Amino acid sequence: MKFVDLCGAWRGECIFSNQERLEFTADVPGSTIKDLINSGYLPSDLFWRDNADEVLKFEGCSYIYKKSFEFSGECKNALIRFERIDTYADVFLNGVKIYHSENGNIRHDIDVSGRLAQGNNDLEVCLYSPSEWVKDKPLRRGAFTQERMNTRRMQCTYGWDWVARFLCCGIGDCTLLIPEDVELPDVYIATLESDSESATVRVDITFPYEYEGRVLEFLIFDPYGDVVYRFLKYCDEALVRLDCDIQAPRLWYPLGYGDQPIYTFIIKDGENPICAESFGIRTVKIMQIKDKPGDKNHQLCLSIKNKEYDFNSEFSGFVVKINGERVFCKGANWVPCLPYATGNIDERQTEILELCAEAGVNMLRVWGGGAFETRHFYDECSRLGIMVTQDFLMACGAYPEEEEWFIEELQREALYAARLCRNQPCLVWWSGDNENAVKGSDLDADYRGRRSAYKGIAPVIYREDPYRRFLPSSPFGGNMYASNTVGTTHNTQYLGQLLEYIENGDLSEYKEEFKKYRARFIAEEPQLGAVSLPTLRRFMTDEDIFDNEKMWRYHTKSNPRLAKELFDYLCQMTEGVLGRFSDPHDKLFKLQYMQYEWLRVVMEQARRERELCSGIVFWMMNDCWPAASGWSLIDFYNIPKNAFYSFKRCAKPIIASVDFDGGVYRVYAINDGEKVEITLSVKILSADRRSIRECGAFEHLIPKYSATVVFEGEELLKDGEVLIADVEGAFGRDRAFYRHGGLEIAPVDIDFDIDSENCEITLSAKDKYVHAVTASGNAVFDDNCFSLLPYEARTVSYRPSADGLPIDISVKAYTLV
Ligand code: BMA
Repeated sequence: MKFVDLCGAWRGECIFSNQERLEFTADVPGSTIKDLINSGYLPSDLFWRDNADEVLKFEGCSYIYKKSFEFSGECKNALIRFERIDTYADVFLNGVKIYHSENGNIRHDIDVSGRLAQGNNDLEVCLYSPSEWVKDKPLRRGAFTQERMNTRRMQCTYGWDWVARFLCCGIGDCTLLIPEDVELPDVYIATLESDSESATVRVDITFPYEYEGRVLEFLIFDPYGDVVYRFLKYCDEALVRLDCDIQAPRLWYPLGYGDQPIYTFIIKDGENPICAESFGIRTVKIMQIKDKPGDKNHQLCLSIKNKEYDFNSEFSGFVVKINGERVFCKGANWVPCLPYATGNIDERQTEILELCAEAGVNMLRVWGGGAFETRHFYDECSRLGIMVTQDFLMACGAYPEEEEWFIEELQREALYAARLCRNQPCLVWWSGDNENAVKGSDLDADYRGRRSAYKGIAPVIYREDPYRRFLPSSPFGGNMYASNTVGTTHNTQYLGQLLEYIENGDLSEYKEEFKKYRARFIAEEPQLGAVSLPTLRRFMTDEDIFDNEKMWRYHTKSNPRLAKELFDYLCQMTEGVLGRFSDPHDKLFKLQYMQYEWLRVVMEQARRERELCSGIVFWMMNDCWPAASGWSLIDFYNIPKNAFYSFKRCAKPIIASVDFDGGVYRVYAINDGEKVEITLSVKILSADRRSIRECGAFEHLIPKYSATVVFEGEELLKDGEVLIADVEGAFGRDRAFYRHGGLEIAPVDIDFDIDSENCEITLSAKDKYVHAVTASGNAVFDDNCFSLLPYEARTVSYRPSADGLPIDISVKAYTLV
């Protein structure tokens, strides 16, 4: 195979509708936004305050991108490969039109056999404005914007309830490929079965070109580079199937359940390797077993059925088993890590994914309003043990699925996506879309998204990736798909009900309120909160931060259908739960801490009820632009928000949790690992927050994969007192607490000492209990936002953020009122 790299400098031209033209040097792979920034036509600090509005001026523009290259030799089977063309484009080679594209979600291979000139060749790509191209098409029903459903490109670039609008055009990596003989087979690798003794791995190899029959060598290398399978076979068929038995396989497990060994499959033609593909050995099972009437889960489901969306009379769990082991899925939704498709994002992805792994994320759902991510992304998830569920690229809308062109584009996308990720051990299931089918059910002849899923995508996935589950939509299962007692659930779907509670309910009852949103598998769990002060200062002034809310709102965004903005609801909830804002600094602290507490309550609840619920995946992991007070756990600059630390705490294999129900306090030890010995000490913090009363220490053996009540009591707390539960063992420690009613907090004095040489910070409580001490700065802390008993001290380590900005640490501490 010969490659000619066509990336790098191209000549670009931007053409306005009045024919005014701007010329610039373009950088491929990239986007028109990146090129307009580099050439000074868009502000270099595009995310500063409301600079992003400048992008709107270029929405109607089209572009011409040109590149000349030299070629000599044979060009049989040659192709020009664009990893992305965003989106409406004509491609010309030496003045002749060779291709037209209308899909920004896939790779484009353009056959140029016999079309290349010896010597100089001119390649030209004309890119047309995505909004102009569809302007005569009828607007479609959907959230946020209505033109986007007519266009196969990243849906969140049209603006969403967490990002501004960033419409543009662009070209991804571009290469000229000249195959030589037996080349480029497509390989599909799937584990048929595995146990500790052996595994059977099926490999289907499809050769795209005809070739003369010959003996090929097929090899599998284990993670140490040793050959564990070798087979020689005469091949002249287009499809070759191998069932490879591997002795004593090292199985791939999600993070927290085992290792992530990666094997390599290689085909050799003599000494010449013609293909290499990495894979993992593991089985995935999704178990949806019906609850027996009268069982605990059945009874519970009868009481938690959502009144608006759940019409099920039979209920079932949604349990993920990897290699036969039940896995409790803990994670968040992944959105594109930049607001528009552009150049190489490998490093940025790795940085965020490593943070995810550090927090104990074992599942990411790649959300349908975003993208099929790069190969690098899925490789990294496989390496880190992060299971992936991949949506097809539609979200919250009525797509033109009655039109044939649309179904054909979806089929192309399904083929592309299947070939991109089907060998990744991280990928556990596909979903047809995001939330198009919330009101659908398996009994319906027609619902929004049904045709896309079953006429477009499913037939391709059943053929290309037959060993992986395809769910028609997310959420999925039951009547309706949005229901919470069958299949997966998006609690974001019930946001209206939650906001109604924020508006009219008693916010001191928030812990009880969240009990309404229990479900069998939560594929989207909402929560919101502010980023840190150093992060805010990267995109707004201090006046914006402290004296007015305009930029907060601009950088938080909302759903125009809501009565108020998301920012208003967050403020209202925060004041209702944590107490009135006394000044802008207090407000900032509380808007950050609210997200910690919100996530804590719902995640502890899901883990306590692991028999009912098998996973919780938050909305959302990352941000694609600097959101001020949005849904993410990690901010745009890859600085963890408070909620990240809450997740990290709640995702630990062993945690404590306290629940109060029917007059009984129950202290749980929750274990996602092997059986473990723990010591639990139960304490009561006085109402003046200065003294601790011990209730006892208890030793327990906590069974594997369990949520075990280790202490129970009634009438433990007098007015204002707080229950504190510490679990300790060889695994480390965890602390949980229970306070009746709201969680009013107020600043408290604390001592702290920063040892910058060793990157450690020691935080020491004085004579008063500290409920939350937070260190903020351009840094990632080992732990953050934790509590300290009177006179208790803790040392945590930190590391500077990867961008090398001054660390700038500040510390704030709050006690419970
Ligand atoms: C879910 C998501 C997104 C949205 C989020 C918050 O429905 O799928 O579309 O951003 O809720 O409203």
